[in-house]
Amino acid sequence: MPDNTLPLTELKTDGFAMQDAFLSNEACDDLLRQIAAYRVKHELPEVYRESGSRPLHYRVIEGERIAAHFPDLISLYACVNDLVNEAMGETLEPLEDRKVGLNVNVTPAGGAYRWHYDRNEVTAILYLNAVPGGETEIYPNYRLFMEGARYTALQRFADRVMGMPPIRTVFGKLVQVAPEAGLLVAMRGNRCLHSVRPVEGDEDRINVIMSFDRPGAQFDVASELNQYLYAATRVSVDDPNYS
Ligand SMILES: O=C(O)CCC(=O)C(=O)O
Ligand SMILES: [Fe+2]
Repeated sequence: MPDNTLPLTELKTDGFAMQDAFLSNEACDDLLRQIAAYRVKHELPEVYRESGSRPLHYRVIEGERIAAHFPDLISLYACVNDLVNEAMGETLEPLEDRKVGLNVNVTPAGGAYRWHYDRNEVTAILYLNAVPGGETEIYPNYRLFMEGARYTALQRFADRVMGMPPIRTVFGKLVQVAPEAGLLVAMRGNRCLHSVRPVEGDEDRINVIMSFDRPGAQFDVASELNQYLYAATRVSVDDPNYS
């Protein structure tokens, strides 16, 4: 299905790579129509978590539902997986937790996605439409990453300090990606600090989030984090991904 599959050359070294027109406008429109048809019959859970000036606020179609309703997205996930593996020079796989591995994020006008790191090695984002605002902001390879000590107080402390706006402005190099139909972005999700600026205008911002990790990767924070990211209820936990 992809129209343009160039290698994601800089992904490994720069922590980040982009490819314009990975999908054609027609292919994007076709997926947007499928998503719109799905939404006529299924209410998407709305997730809202306070977090300072940039909260988490979006709707999501999670991976189990995608597997049942969107075969095209499953093929796309496999295709992007091959590109990611070629670029990383190692074998990464869709996450074992299918619900988490593949998502469609639907961010309404005014919605945003707070600053965070992903739990997995590589995350690819495919934008299906252009909207005003809603830029993904990324500090590539910014994290002081403690391999093997990821869920310790020390990592948490480093993330807190490094995440403070004056610190990240001085030490990070901000990349802003404006949503554009068919644009593919891949990043080392657990090393790139990233967020989504508030969506402007009146149209939903719709994109596909594909997550990859080493075979059998387990996440200490999985159940709390899933509750945080997918439950349409207010939860009392702080962001369990520490960022
Ligand atoms: O929608 C985006 O641009 C990024 C979303 C994201 O970071 C995530 O779902 O983890
Ligand atoms: Fe993310």
